[in-house]
Amino acid sequence: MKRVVHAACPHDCPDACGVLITIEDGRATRIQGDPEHPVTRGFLCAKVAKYLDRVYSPDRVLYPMRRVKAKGPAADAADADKSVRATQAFERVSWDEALDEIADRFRHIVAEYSAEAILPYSYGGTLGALNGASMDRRFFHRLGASQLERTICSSAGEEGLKSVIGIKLGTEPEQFAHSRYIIAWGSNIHGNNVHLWPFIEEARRQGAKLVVIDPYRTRTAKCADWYLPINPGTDAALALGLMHVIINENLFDADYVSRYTVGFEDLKARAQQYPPEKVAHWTGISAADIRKLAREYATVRPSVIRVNYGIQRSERGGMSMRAVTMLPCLIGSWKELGGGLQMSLSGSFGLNSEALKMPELMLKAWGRPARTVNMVQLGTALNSLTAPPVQALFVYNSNPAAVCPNHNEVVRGLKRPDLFTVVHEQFFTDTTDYADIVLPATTFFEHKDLQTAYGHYYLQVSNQAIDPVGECRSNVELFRALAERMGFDDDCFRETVDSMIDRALEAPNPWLQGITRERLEREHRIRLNFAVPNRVGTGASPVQAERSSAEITTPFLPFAQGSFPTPSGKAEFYSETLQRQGLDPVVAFTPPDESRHGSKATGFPLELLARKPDNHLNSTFANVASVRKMETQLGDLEMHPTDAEARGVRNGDRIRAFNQRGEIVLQARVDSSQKNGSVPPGVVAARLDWARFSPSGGNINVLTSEILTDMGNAATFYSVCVEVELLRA
Ligand SMILES: Nc1nc2c(c(=O)[nH]1)N[C@H]1C(S)=C(S)[C@@H](COP(=O)(O)OP(=O)(O)OC[C@H]3O[C@@H](n4cnc5c(=O)[nH]c(N)nc54)[C@H](O)[C@@H]3O)O[C@H]1N2
Ligand SMILES: Nc1nc2c(c(=O)[nH]1)N[C@H]1C(S)=C(S)[C@@H](COP(=O)(O)OP(=O)(O)OC[C@H]3O[C@@H](n4cnc5c(=O)[nH]c(N)nc54)[C@H](O)[C@@H]3O)O[C@H]1N2
Ligand code: SF4
Ligand SMILES: [Mo]
Repeated sequence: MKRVVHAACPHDCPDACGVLITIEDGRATRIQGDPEHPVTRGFLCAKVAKYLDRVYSPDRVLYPMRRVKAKGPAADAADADKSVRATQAFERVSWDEALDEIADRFRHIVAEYSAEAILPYSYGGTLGALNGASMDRRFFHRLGASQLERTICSSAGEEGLKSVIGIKLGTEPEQFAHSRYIIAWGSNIHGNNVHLWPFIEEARRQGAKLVVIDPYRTRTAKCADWYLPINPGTDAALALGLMHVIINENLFDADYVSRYTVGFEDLKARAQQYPPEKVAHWTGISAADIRKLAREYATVRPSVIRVNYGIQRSERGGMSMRAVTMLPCLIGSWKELGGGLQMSLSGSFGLNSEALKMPELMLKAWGRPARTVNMVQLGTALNSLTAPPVQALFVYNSNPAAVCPNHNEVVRGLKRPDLFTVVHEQFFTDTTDYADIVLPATTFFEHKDLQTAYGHYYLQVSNQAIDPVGECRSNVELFRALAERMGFDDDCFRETVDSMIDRALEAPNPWLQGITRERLEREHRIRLNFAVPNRVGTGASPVQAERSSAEITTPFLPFAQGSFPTPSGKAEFYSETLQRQGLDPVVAFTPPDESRHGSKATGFPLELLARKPDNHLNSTFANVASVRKMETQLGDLEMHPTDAEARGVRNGDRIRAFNQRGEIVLQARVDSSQKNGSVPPGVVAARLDWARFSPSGGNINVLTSEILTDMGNAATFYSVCVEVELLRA
């Protein structure tokens, strides 16, 4: 019998695609995009289009496993054998045995050290509301384990954005079709956010111009009308330079600024310190281009900025995002259909996450919140934390031995014989190489969940399409079982999946009004109910009535009439909150300390972009052969010809990239035609891959650091200095 199930892609991607899975005799036989999803419109990215290869891969973890050999990757295995060899360090055990062993070890650790010696480690394996953060959090809160500060990705940008507009929302993707001037700013749209592209193309067919600001010539940059390579970490300078021109040439929206913003005079004074000539020095973008960009952005309307996380993975990423977020507030483009700015839209969903996570259980355990460990600093935590030391690590939804910065320190910690490590996974990853117990995890085909998005405003239920393969369990079911094994008898550990979805939707967020699980199951996707007034405006403006679009009958213009949910109720060019935190209340540019111009400029003169792979998702998919084939630049270090020549390096040479934290052997990729090269002088780039697949062991994160950003305690993957040396054969 053949049937089609509606699901939603839960990977850490802004698009949250609607997915249709065809099932024949209990087996998934086809995956396709749901053509009825108004944003993702029937196509999938290349990696998820091959998802059957992942779900039915012979390399899946199918049963609980217990380590029987020393920790560490299988030595000397050829690439193709590495996943197979990884399994040979383990023996199969039953779920009962595995859960008993974990509960037993946890009880001993609690008795000897305290529950804070246990550290959960999870991130973006699935963004499903339940399997991302519900039963797992209840379990660790009830246990009293250390809390994980989950800031490896976006928190600097979020804090920067919110410091100006108060909330994570912005221009919906459908409205990009109505824009006339689109800036992709630190935003790899083709690689990481491909469902925005058709809307941009629609706009370009109507004459819109696409500008890309990125130090790396992405495919999006190659398709742009105007590409501006920028030095890494200098975006705040550029934004201030643009504001200098916009303010001094009177191109800002004085009415919008006076009604809906605070601190304009402070900003105006500050911007005077950033004339285009000075900004050119920092950014590498000419003064003439800065003036032209400022004038076009302010006058070719509607203009919109798609700013993504690229600019905030830098030491001062919070301030960079803050500066960029000021631009639409200055020119008043929030008023226009197709205007404004998009970073993350996730602040709109406002699910009742407290009901899912139940942090009050932690207070019961401790009478206070448990201590917090930053996930970016896992290496330091495993090696140096005391009172108590980390004695157990429970990893799920993450692959820290690949994705975490300062990889060598992470591995040194993971190798500790006295560290008890449990990894709940779909595959034998770099992290399972150090696990004492590996537990089999379901994919989204095999469990039900509620799905939000950070690149559109549609909520979805993702239905279970097939039975779990092997003995896989979802995160929800794993932590339910473990709670029982630990003797936690609170009712919350028996709550059903459907009941949790219902409760997540019972939130004090007016935009969820009328949206129920039953409706989501029937209708598959529902746009947030923006007709209901919230503290942020519904944005019904006259502009919108004149130019209503076929796709969005009621476009969402959250800040057309101000209503910014900030302390002042206005967009904050001056922030008292930041001032109280000891940060610059306006905005300023300081080069990252670890950069060519920075205060910690050392003997490592090249700035490294430790990039995401365009065809994988961080470390996910790297082991799926059909997907890996598409990612042709793994193991490469992209260099500008000038930097290569200075080191006697030619295209294809083996090189060693190194700094004070580590080294890695890569192959130089030098495009001698400067026009098409991927990086400007002084910048090199490489892609994230599994450490296991690297000939020198360790991946590009051997070079990245644990330094945290200025706001949001986030990772600084793009503030890294290295040197490169030719390896003679
Ligand atoms: N195919 C694919 N899709 C993905 C992912 C993936 O790994 N692969 N990862 C997912 C995840 S977890 C996330 S967070 C999103 C992230 O998606 P994006 O926000 O697009 O993140 P990045 O690729 O880190 O950075 C975007 C661009 O910023 C550029 N950049 C780096 N430094 C600077 C700078 O200082 N200034 C400027 N202006 N640009 C800079 C980079 O070269 C890059 O091209 O994508 C998600 N989607
Ligand atoms: N050098 C460098 N490093 C980076 C980045 C970069 O750009 N450059 N990007 C950073 C960013 S933005 C992010 S968000 C992080 C991402 O870091 P992670 O969140 O660790 O992301 P992934 O590499 O996708 O690994 C997720 C793992 O979860 C597993 N998984 C998927 N679904 C489930 C599930 O339902 N249950 C369980 N138990 N497991 C599941 C997958 O098999 C996969 O191995 O990486 C960061 N690291
Ligand atoms: S990874 Fe992103 S683009 Fe690909 S299917 Fe999932 S949501 Fe869509
Ligand atoms: Mo991310």
